[in-house]
Amino acid sequence: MVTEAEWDAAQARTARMRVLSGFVGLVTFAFIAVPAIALGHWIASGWPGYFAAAPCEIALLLPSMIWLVRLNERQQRNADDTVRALMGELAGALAKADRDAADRDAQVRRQRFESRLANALDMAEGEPEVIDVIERSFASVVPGAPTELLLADNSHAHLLRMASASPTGEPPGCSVDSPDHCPAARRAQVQRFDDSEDLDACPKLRNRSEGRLSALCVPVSIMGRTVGVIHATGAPAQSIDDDAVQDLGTLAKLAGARIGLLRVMAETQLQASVDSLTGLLNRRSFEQRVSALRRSHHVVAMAMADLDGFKELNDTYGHETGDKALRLFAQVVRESVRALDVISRHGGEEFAIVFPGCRATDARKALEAVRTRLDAALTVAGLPRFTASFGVVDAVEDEDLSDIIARADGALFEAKRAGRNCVVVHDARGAAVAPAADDDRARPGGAVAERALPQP
Ligand code: GH3
Ligand code: MG
Ligand code: MG
Repeated sequence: MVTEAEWDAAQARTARMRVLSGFVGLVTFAFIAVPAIALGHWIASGWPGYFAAAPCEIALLLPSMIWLVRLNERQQRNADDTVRALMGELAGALAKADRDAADRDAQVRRQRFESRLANALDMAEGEPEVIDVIERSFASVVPGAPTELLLADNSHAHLLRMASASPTGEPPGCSVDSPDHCPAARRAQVQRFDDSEDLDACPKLRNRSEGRLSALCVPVSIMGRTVGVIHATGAPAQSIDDDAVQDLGTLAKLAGARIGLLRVMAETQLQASVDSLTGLLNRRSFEQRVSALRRSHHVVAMAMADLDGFKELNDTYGHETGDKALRLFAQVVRESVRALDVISRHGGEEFAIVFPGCRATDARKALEAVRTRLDAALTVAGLPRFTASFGVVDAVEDEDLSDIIARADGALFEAKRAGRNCVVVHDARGAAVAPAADDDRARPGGAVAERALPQP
């Protein structure tokens, strides 16, 4: 490498050489002039002697002239070499500067993409929105390549196509059916296949309708577990450039982290809103749901349920059997009412059920079904027999939820007083409403409950 000091030294040497050449030439000329003139006068006398001195001077000067010319030539060559080396280094430095600038540009572009992607994902409040961000990112990261996102379902056994983008409208259509059968997902590593016909190409690339192709597969991890893959294809040997590969890696990483966070948040919310023993809503989330329901439904029936003699069941068979009984009761209620009805464990062995768009007299039928099914379910489950009592009322518009619950509790208390294992409906004044004449279980000889019901 030529330094600036060496270049300065070379220039100084050339300048010195110029001065030295002139000086040496002059001194040599003067020094040689005397013997040349003497030689000329030895050859011829008078004026002709001076003419004869000229060739003598030239002959005597020639060796020193040749030496000086050679010296200058060598110096010039050295200077030229230095300039050439400098030019080479300059060209190299310029090329490196260009490369560095291109690298910096690419890095700035990647960082900008990453920050915009992070921003978009941060605004996505549910998994469908995250999937939408991923799909839109495909079009900007690999606009010319058919690309798809395959994600495992809850069982982790099946991969489903969740997003796709393609210039032709046709997704790559990878046939892999589970994360365990995808080399990229199994190895948790980006896989590039230059040609589907290569010996070590992924078998899933062969026999595609588009023929030979190249492919890129980027694994997607959620909470440390590889659950999917981003799959892009192109023409054989025309693999996706490194920048796009990095962008797809960033997309997989950030989107996986966001989906993981959303799942954790959903799980936490669910845990906070449900009772851990029965999986039913807890009292707080039940109240929120009912308030929302009452805004959209004017007619709402509210039921309170309480298991009969449950303390005795616990004392006789143990707390664990009691827990199983509570779970079974919750399951029977869930299976006996509509999906839109809201059930909660209100505490201990008490439950609250809200029937939107339903009168208390209709809710009674559903609760009678609960009683019947409970009996059958206990037999199947091999649990000790127990029953439940119910109190039902119609919610009055604008009435406080606590007041409605208090009225339903009043009906429930009456059901307990009437001998338990029955459904009591109260009207707005707190008076019992008799079962409809067509309800067979309400007739004498029907269910225990109705026999015990006070007659209007
Ligand atoms: P009644 O017919 O009058 O309702 O009588 P009861 O025995 O059901 O009522 P009581 O209020 O005297 O007893 C309720 C019992 O429910 C007491 C308690 O041990 C039991 N219990 C409350 N929560 C749980 C629970 O989470 N698991 C179990 N196994 N038992 C519970
Ligand atoms: Mg109780
Ligand atoms: Mg009880």
